[in-house]
Amino acid sequence: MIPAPCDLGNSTESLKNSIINHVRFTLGAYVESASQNDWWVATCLAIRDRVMDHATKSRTIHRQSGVRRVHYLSLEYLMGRLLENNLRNSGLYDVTKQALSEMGKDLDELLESEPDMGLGNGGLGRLAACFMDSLSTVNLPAIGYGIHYEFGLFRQEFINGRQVEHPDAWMRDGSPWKIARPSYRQSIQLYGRVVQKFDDYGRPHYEWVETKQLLGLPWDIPIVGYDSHTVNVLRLWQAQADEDFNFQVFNEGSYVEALRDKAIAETVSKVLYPNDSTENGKELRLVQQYFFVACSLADIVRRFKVGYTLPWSEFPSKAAIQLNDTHPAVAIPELMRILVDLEGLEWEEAWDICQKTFSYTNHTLLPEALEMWSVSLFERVLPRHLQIIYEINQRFLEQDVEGKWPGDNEKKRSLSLIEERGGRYVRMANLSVLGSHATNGVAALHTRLLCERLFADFYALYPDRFLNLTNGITFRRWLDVCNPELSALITEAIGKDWKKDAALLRNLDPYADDPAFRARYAQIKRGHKAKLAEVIQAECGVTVSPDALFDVQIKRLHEYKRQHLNLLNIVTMYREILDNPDADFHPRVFIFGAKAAPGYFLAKNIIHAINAVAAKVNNDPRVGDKLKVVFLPNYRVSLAEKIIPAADLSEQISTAGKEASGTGNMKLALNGSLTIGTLDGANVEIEEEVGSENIFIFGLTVEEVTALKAKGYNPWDYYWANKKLRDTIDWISSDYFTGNAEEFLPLRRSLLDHGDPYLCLADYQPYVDAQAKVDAAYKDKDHWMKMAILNTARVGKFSSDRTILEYAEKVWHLPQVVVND
Ligand code: HBZ
Repeated sequence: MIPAPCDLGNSTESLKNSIINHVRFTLGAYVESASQNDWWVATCLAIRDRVMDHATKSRTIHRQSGVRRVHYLSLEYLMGRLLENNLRNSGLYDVTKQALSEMGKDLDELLESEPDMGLGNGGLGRLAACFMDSLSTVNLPAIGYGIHYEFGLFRQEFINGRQVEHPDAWMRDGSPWKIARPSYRQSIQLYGRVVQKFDDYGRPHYEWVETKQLLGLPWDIPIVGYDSHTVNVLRLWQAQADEDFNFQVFNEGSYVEALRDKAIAETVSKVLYPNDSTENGKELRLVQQYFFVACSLADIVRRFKVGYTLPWSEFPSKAAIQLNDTHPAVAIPELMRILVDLEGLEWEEAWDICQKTFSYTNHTLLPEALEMWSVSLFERVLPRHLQIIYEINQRFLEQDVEGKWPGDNEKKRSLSLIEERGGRYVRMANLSVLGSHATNGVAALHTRLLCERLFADFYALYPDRFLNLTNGITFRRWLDVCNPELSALITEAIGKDWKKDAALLRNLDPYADDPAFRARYAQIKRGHKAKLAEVIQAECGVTVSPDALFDVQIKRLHEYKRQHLNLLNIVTMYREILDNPDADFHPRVFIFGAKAAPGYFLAKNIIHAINAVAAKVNNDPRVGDKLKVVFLPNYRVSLAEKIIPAADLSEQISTAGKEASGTGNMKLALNGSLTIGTLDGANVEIEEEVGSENIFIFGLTVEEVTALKAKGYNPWDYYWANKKLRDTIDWISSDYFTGNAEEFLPLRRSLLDHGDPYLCLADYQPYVDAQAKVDAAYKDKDHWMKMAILNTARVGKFSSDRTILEYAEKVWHLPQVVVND
């Protein structure tokens, strides 16, 4: 019997001991004089100690049971803060709070001191984080793979209303959550050239030679599920120079030169690219993609070989690999290279293994977001992979495409993995569909459009490979952690099982008619609004009343998401207040949170315009408390957790057909914020769930957008036909807001001269009308609360546990494996 290494009990005393031990022995500090950061680190480590055994145990059970595991490949994980989530999921929140309080420390203050782990841009990265939580919670054997970026998404500041970016050194002081795994370090190749060789029978094979080497050091972050002993890991690769990287130069005495090369190698995992919807085609980005894919595949293959002596044909029965968008799609030719070049399999067998192993999630229909790599760049960085892609393509076009559409060159052109017009490019989306057995969209409407439009020809060829898996969010972070008061109220009413089975939230439905419940629900909402008002005061210096309607638009800044449509309505309201000071109008606070890609000029112009309007409105004595506009800087997960529980109205106003799903819409509805939205993405399904009487839908549908564009859309028609709209646009582009009439010309031009690509003008009047309905509805506070409660009660479908179980059943064919204590 091996004695327990230390007391890892869950009593207050045990926790106190653990925390103090870490303060003293891990951090070498005196309890009396330890810093706030010391206490935070010691608390994280005490919790980590309690989950590590389960991580080891989960790994062992998964290996011993020989089940299939899913490997989630994502270039982004937007994890946010980990301590509170881990405390709530593991059931240690109360006891830790008590232990700290007995030592004179306030848990809430410690929680606030944790930097966000912001290794993602937006919805795609946050989805990956929610999925990791659900995978552990529902006991699925899984590993997340990604990059250990030294700098996450930039920190945003406003200077004179304009966005300024700063580096985000989230782990300058290290992170107590990550554990280095040097024994699983990998070495990968890049650049070089390919030589053809022949074996004794005269058969050709290919060798990739004269390459540069790069090392990948894995860091593991344990993922604690809710009320489950499964602890999966998120494995993030850090790039390092090979030991003898440029040994030659070193030996020649050019020590500094050698170190410069080392620094260049390490830039590979330095920084997350901040673009969320356009591809920049940069070499470093391709190197990042290949680096993390090659390390991850090598790790998966290592595990396959250690665990079993199975034939390669069994590989897919042990490993499912999910591609989170096309960013890791180079995994397809990489697995082919491993199987054909290194393991000596025949092409057909290797290809069959690939298709059985991979599946692909598409997150966008926007043409500018579809990844394409110039053939010449690809060839320089990954010469062997380009050859493999050519071979895949040739067989595909000659067999499948020719078989279905004999002699049809137009079909070949549209399906080819290589774009030939306007330069030669590798189409990563086509590669992803072809190399996978399943391709999914992230909401019903999005999937329908994938099948009808983006991948119509692929869908005609392989209809069974396409399916919809509507996104979800983890209700632990997005209710239990960010709104513990509401979580407790729900549990008091219907029991706690909803945390594991979100469909049970429907049992709240009858409470919407219970006056006492409504009153408590309203009180909780008001409490969050009062807290958010303090944040707004501190961050923006603007005083807002918690009795106003909090109208929230929080998401990346993009024209298709139409923050500028929101702005048009705000400016219209502002004019109306000035023109008609006695109008009965419920006070409103418009709250924005959004980062713009640093190179996205128009998005930055929109941020500036919102800030400029805010500055005028907030300081106009004629407006008083009726209207406030605030743009909270540096929108991130931890800020979202403060805004979402406080929101009354959720702006989901993208042009129909452009937002694949949206997940903020789900978080806000769950927290009792009513949606004002278009029939886009998952809004469609939210309406189905909550009922059309509990949501404000407006605007053109996908079909209407298509018809209008086909007819020839001219924004000037709307401009001339609608005086209110004309006055609004003219006012924004006057010198009224900044003293300089040129300032927002780019915005004006986009709306008028450049054809208003996202149809703001067409949707303007329906949006303004819907906002008037919102105003009228909010005046009946009691009925509003009823609608809010029904939103909470009816969005159980959007739990990421449901999404993940669907992936497990329909795509990965994974069993649930319970890990006992
Ligand atoms: O993925 C988003 C979609 O816009 C949103 O509708 C959906 O709900 C969400 C989850 O499925 N897409 C992104 O967030 N995309 C990116 O962040 C991105 C990042 C790097 C890129 C391209 C896109 O190179």
